[in-house]
Amino acid sequence: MDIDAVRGDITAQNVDAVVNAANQALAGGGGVDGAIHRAAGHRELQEACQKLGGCETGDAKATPGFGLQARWIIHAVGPRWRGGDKGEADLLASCYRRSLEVADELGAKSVAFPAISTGIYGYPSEEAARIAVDTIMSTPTQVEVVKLVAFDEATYRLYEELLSS
Ligand code: AR6
Repeated sequence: MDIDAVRGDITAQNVDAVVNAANQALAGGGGVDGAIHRAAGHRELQEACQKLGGCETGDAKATPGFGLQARWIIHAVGPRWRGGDKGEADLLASCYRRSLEVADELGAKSVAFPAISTGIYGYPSEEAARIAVDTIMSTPTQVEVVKLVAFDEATYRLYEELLSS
């Protein structure tokens, strides 16, 4: 599997599936969730999400990509950072693992991930990046290309460092 760090907007990625940093209600929101809903088409995506009946933290569920180039959106719910001793690391790892499992069920060969939980949910970027890379590398999957999409330069550098070491 190829894992690449990319700096940019996840909604512009030409991949089979983009992962969304969603909330348990799958109700849309700010950050990358807001950007994905706008780019996919808010009304259609909202309707598709409502049919899924929510999603537990650490889990992931798919909808079509609608207006995105990507064929699917995999909605993963990351943990809110609450100091680090509330199981956050396991829950964040579970998001990456479950997203790859869902990608395999869909037959997606290329998947783009945002830095789940590191925005509104407050997860420290460095620890989150390490969990992202470690979990993707250690999860058995048919996915051939993973893009780790960093919205900011600091996150991009973290990914580059982890991927080159
Ligand atoms: N493309 C790629 N990355 C982005 C984009 C984008 N267009 N926009 C933001 N990021 P966040 P969370 C980065 O807050 O912390 C929502 O309201 C951002 O810089 O989107 O998991 C949901 O509905 C950060 O590094 O997600 C939930 O309620 C990363 O994406 C809640 O926020 C994640 O930031 C989830 O919070």
